[in-house]
Amino acid sequence: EAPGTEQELTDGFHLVIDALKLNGINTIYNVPGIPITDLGRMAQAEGIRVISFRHEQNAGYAAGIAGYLTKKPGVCLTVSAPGFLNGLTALAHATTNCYPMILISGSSEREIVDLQQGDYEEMDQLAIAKPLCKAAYRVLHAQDIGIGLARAIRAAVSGRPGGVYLDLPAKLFGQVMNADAGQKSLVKVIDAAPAQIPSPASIKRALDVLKAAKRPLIILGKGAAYAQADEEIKSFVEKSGVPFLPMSMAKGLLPDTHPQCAGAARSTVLKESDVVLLIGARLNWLLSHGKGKSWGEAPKKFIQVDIEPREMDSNVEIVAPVVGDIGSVVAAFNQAMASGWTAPPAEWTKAISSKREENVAKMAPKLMNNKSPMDYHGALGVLKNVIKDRPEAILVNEGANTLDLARGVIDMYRPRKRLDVGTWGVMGIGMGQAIAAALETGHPVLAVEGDSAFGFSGMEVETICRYNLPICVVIFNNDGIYRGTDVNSVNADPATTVFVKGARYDKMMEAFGGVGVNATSPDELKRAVNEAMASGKPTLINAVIDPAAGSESGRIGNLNPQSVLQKK
Ligand code: OXT
Ligand code: ADP
Ligand code: MG
Repeated sequence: EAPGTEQELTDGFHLVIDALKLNGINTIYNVPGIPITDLGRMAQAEGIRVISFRHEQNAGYAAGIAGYLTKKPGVCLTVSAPGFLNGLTALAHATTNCYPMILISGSSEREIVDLQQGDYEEMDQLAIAKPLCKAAYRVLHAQDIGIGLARAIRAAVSGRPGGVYLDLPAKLFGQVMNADAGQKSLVKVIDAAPAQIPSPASIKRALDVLKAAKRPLIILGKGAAYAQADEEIKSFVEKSGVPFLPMSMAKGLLPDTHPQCAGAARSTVLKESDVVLLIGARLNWLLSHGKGKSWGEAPKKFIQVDIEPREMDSNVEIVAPVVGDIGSVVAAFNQAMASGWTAPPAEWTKAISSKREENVAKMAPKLMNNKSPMDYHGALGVLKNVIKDRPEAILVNEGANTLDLARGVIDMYRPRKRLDVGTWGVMGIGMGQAIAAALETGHPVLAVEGDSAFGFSGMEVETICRYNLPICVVIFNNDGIYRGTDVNSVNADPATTVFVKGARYDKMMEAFGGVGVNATSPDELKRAVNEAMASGKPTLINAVIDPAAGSESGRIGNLNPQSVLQKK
């Protein structure tokens, strides 16, 4: 060929990167290795932020929560078989929690895998991923990369969001094609999560039921937070005058200190309400399936707003299902209510306020104790004020007692600021979620972690230090799971729920150049956290908690099966 006429070429590596960039995906959470090391390097060279973790599960939890925070799919990139499996837990978690995420894993030679001839990291990844996510695709030809990624993006964010698996065999990356043709093969996804407008009849039916209520309640779930319809939701709740109960990650959609917030009167509102409007919350175990003791004796009517039609009637009858995206639904509610709305009976709202004030007053003195070693309330009283002073900060929270008590004590003031274990109650989301929250939002992060919970992702403190992220990890160190006091009376092994006593997690942080502090009293804790939040330096505070202070499984001890043979 004459000079200047040789074809410009592209390859699989570059097409994947170009397809991601074309669709506005600018961060990848990954662990490098065969066959995706170069993909990560090249993506970084092309301006994508590639964040390397120490374990794929944490990279996956980061990607999932990035999806929740941004409404764009968070991308996790792993190697084949073991790396893929490590990421898969997070993909399943994202699907369960309705977070948009794409797990991209490199895979081995199809011809060898399918004949089970023992390839390097051989595994039929596509088949394994399928039942655990919303959709799973494989791309075999470079010219299909654009379409493959477009399908993955659409599947992740449209309708009920969830996790998508994208299988990219090693051979694909090296495939070469004409650069022009390659560019043309890419797809920019238009309107990836189209509005889903509710039917006018469903809006009217729902408002008629709500209007007729004597003791109405609105339950806001993390779907409502995800929708980013914050202003519409706030005006709807305020216009309605109906008390609202935020699910854990919906806290802050309206401030927990809002006069209509019924968070501190949870049992009362569940039991006593006659009409319940669910917005982006499922009637799963966290709401006792909408029936039984916690919902009281009186008959109840449920209205449900959800993008997923099959969610309706999943546990109890829904008398007014409203299928649509929350932004569109709540806007329609607001429009219909503009012509007039009567607030619920004052008898009901006053009863809730007084229950709430009673509970808040009961808790207040516990939050002010300065005991050493600390109990949960003494330590949480300090952290409550840290968030009150910095409402823009993001709170990540996991553990059992550490989770359940922090949820109740720490008020949230802004939407999507509380990130926790979600629908499955997973330990291990902590460091991954903290890292993604810091990177995606630019806000400081306070991660409040049980000592057991932290252990599931603790090695990522190196990642936090490496990227110099404004994350303050506070470990509630009570020497174990639930408590640090169990004893094994049979042999020299420690009891199954206890860890090394008096462990100093703060030293782990120092090992990587971060700030480590050992705090033995609320005063010391306060000083250390305020300093960390002000400096933005990676910090880990080992908060010494009385090993006897916690209770079995925190607030959900009732879920433990009991042996009739062995009394505790
Ligand atoms: O109305 P009433 O009177 O009832 O009062 C309620 C509210 O009105 C009131 N309240 C307030 N009062 C005053 N002021 C304020 N501001 C206020 N706000 C509320 O307080 C009460 C309680 O309110 P709440 O919390 O809203 O209501 P309740 O009844 O608790 O709600 C029920 C639920 C179910 C909605 C709620 O409890 C909930 O969301 N729970 C989530 C629980 C969860 O997911 N737990 C995590 C799993 S536990 C277990 O599985 C663990 N493991 C096993 C394991 C896991 N999970 N994962 C993996 C991968 N492997 C293994 C392990 C290993 S936990 C765990 C480690 C634990 O050890 P750690 O060291 O980490 O932690 P520590 O326990 O600290 O040692
Ligand atoms: P929580 O744990 O806070 O109660 P869940 O995860 O159980 O919340 O429920 C979230 C619900 O929100 C899911 O049923 C999901 O389909 C729904 N959802 C998510 N995004 C939207 C949206 N944009 N519009 C409507 N519903 C949504
Ligand atoms: Mg503990």
